[in-house]
Amino acid sequence: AATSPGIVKALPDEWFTVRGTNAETKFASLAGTGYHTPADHFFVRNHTATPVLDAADWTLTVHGDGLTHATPVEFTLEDLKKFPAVTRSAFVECAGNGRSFFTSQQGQTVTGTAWTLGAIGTARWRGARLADVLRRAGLSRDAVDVLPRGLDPDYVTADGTDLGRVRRPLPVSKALDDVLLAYEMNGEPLPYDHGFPVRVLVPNWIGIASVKWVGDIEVSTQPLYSPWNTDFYRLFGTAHPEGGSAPLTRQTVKSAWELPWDASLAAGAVHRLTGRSWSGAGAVVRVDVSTDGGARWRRARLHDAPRRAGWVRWSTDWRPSAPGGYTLLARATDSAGRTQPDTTVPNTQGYLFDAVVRHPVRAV
Ligand code: MTE
Ligand code: MO
Repeated sequence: AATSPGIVKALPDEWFTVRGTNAETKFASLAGTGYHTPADHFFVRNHTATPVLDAADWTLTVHGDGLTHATPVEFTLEDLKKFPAVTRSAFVECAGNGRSFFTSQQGQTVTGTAWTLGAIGTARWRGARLADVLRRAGLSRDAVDVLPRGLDPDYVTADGTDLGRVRRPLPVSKALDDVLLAYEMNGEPLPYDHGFPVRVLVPNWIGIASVKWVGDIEVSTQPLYSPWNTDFYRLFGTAHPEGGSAPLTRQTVKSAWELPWDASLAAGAVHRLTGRSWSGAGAVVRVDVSTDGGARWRRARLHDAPRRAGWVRWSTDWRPSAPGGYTLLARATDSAGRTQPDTTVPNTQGYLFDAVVRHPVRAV
């Protein structure tokens, strides 16, 4: 099995590709695993390293001028569990998922972890509503931003700059909408790598919003900033506003085949090929597939009802008539009318790749 210095759980080679302190799920390993990604297959994205925390010592401190009083409020895990528990099915997907295709398909140079498509997982998250906790803490009407911060070590960049602990502002409007303080994943306590004992879970938004190992939340009447909404997780480059786009929020639409890259398939036999498509802007309602590099398209069979904040599994039957190389394509459309384009407008840090991915296979 592979190992990463930043990750606690086992990373079998059949399930993961390790990229530094990150581990990408191999889509082929999801075939037949069901709708939700098993926690042991779930990708890990760590800026630094997984802290192994003791739930009995853990507290969440809510503080800042966005409370109606000056005293910070502390919650233990037991306190959180006394709030009404909510279960939500939602994906967590890194903003950089698909980044390597900016280079391999579009010939562009971008910075960051060279993910293929496996920096996503879908799970059933259970926890307290952030809205309930903020209101109990004394949320002021004038609050505009909250800033959850992780208990993992400080993030030190390659050039040696200490950016402090991982933290990213979230507008109060989203915080009060559908955000959870999650303490369970797929019916079990969160695994260490996914935020034990408590993580923020922000449905549909880029993964960095879902701060793991949360230890405190600042509530502010003024807009808040951290490197994670100023220097990173915005679109920079010639196609974007000078100084960068607004901080990124919702994920985009994507599709992946549950097949290895360059998979070998028997020529002349019928294969049931499977995959998954998802979007942060609406439920996926349609998936078109091509097995000949885009010359002809047909609809894939969808195996799940369209679901917001989740993915749909799909399949298509294909019989490669002759040996040789083939290119598989899948193009999803969501309920907001967004369809995967042929190319993604580039940005220097390689976020939000949404173009149709050209997946090579071989008939033998
Ligand atoms: N929270 C903390 N405290 N530290 C981190 O490094 N990484 C973020 C987010 N939350 C991170 C974090 C990023 S970039 C992503 S994509 C998701 O967690 C990944 O969640 P996962 O590791 O559970 O898959
Ligand atoms: Mo991420």
